[in-house]
Amino acid sequence: MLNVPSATVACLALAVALGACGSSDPGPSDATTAPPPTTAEPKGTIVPVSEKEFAIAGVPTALAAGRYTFQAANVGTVPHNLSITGGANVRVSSPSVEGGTTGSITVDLAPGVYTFFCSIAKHRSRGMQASVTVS
Ligand SMILES: [Cu+2]
Repeated sequence: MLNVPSATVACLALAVALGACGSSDPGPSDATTAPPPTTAEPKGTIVPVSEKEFAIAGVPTALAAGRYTFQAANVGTVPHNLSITGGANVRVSSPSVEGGTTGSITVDLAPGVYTFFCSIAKHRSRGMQASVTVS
C-alpha cells in the first residue's frame, strides 16, 4: 500500500488539472477573460445595408471584386434576411434578422451580376431586391 498523505494526492490531482500546485501567488485572475470569437472567418469590407417592409437600401449598384461583409440592419418590424445569388455559383443567406437588430454575412464576390434580396415569404417579389454588378 502506498503511504502518501491524502493532501499530497489531492495536490497532485490539482496540479494535473490546473498546471500548478500549492501556489499562493495572487496573480491576476483570468475568470473574466472573454471567450474566443465565435466566427473565425475573416471579415471583408464592411457594407451597411438596411432592410424594412419591403425594401432594401444601401446596396451599391457596383462593387469591385473582393470579400465583403454586408451588415443588414432590419429597421422594419418583421424578420428579414439578406440573401445573395449570382456570379458563377454564389448562393448564400444571412440568418433571419429580427426587427430592430442587425445580422451580417461575409461573401467573396467575383466579377458578375448578383441579386441581393430577402428570401423570407414573398418579400423579394414585394420589392426587397437589388441588383449589383461586380467587376
Ligand atoms: Cu424580408
